[in-house]
Amino acid sequence: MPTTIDYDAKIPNNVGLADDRRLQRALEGWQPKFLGWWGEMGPSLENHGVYLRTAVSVGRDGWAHFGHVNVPDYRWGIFLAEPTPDRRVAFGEHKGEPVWQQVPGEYRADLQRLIVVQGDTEPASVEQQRLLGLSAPSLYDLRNLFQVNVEEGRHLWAMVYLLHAYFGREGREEAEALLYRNSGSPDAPRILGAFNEETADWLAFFMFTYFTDRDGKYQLGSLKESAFDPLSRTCVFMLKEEAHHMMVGTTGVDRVVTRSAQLVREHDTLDIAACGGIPLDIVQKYINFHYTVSLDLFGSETSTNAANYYTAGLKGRWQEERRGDDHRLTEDGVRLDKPSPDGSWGADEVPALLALNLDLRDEYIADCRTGVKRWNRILEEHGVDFRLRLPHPGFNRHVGLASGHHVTPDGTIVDEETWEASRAHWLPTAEDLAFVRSLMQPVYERGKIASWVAPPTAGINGKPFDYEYVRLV
Ligand code: BYC
Repeated sequence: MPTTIDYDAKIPNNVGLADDRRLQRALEGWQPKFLGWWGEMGPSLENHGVYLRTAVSVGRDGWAHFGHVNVPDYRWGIFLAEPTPDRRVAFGEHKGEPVWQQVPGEYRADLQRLIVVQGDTEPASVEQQRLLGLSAPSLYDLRNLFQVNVEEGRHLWAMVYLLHAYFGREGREEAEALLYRNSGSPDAPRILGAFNEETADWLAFFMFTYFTDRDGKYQLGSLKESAFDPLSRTCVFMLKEEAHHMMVGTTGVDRVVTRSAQLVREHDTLDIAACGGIPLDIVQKYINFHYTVSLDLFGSETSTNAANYYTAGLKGRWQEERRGDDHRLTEDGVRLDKPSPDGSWGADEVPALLALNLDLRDEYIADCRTGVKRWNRILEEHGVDFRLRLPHPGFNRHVGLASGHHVTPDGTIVDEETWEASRAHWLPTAEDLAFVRSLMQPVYERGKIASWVAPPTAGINGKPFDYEYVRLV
């Protein structure tokens, strides 16, 4: 299997596509449809080149090659991480057996489903972010938007490759459907809830790349454990790119909080809307929203789907090999907190196998806390008393045990009327959204930045903030 990428090929790849003419032709047939979709649904700002990172090989030095690229000419390719010699299944009933290079018949439907769900999120996020190029706070941010978008496009290619290469006609049909469904479409929406929400402003973009891309990190991390080796190797490479997306989110929220804190200090009031800043209570409402729709992406706390995926070896746990148990989980139990009809929280013991979505979600929540901690440190350093926090995992949920209950951000179960009466304090209102949107005026002069966000502390690939990250038309 080659590890360098053939950029002269129509579809750059390190999967030896030239040796499989049928597959190559099928993917070359899908390529113009992808480009058509990108033209219609991709970023809407014309330019003469964006300073982008492109993978030229999957090895340590090659995957982050920087240069100005005319975005429609970006070379979306198919890259798998290098194989691990003698890799064995790490969990489930096939534990210890060699990993699979082909899809076992009995797991075909489940694997296809997982790949389709993963693949569906990638173009969805590009669609959600389509208009953000019209209102970026700086050229640096605009460049990051393009980078995130081209890589989500590449992640779509990654899943389409698997569908074409391993799932026959049905796989090809699913690959078509990935371009047919659209975020927010009333007739053919994206599969998972969060991917039908709008990302209408840059604070939402930073929250999305912090909270929703982080779900991507954890889902890809558990699919990386898969016994189906091509899926595992695909996810390993995707995770490298994903790290940049989360950096955009983490530092993006850092920069909003920093700017808001500066304005609070400068004007000695939390009411900084009139000074062109985003009030911290609106930042909190955005956290409440984006965090909770992202929690929904983990599915129900108890799930037979997740148990079956694990037992079959299709989807593992986060850092499966570092866990100190038997990696089969047939005997283990875990505690599950759940809302009771009397309005109190109770606890059950449930089989660990059934609670794997909860296990992954707990890892995710612990990771999300690190962001809130750093944002609060920024507030503290600026001498501002306001503190941000993650709401209770039962708050504002539409999937899982707490859906159908009215849970406040501090975890109290209340009746619908009480909850609705406070909704505007907890989640962004139409006025909040309109206000944030009113701040979203593009700033496309080199070295300049919008008033509601602080500049980044470092540029991209060692370049300064005032670098011409995007050459505008
Ligand atoms: N919305 O047993 P359950 C990323 C469905 S993000 C709508 O509770 P399961 C990225 C579920 O499909 C990572 N439907 O859950 C980020 C099932 O339907 P079926 C994406 C939902 O199956 C930013 C039924 O409810 N990757 O990469 O254990 C930018 C019962 O489900 C939702 C993956 O998610 C929802 N929120 O777990 C770009 C990995 N939640 O099958 C990219 C692949 C559940 O009965 N997916 N349902 O019709 C999976 O592992 C699982 O499908 C899920 C759900 C974790 C999503």
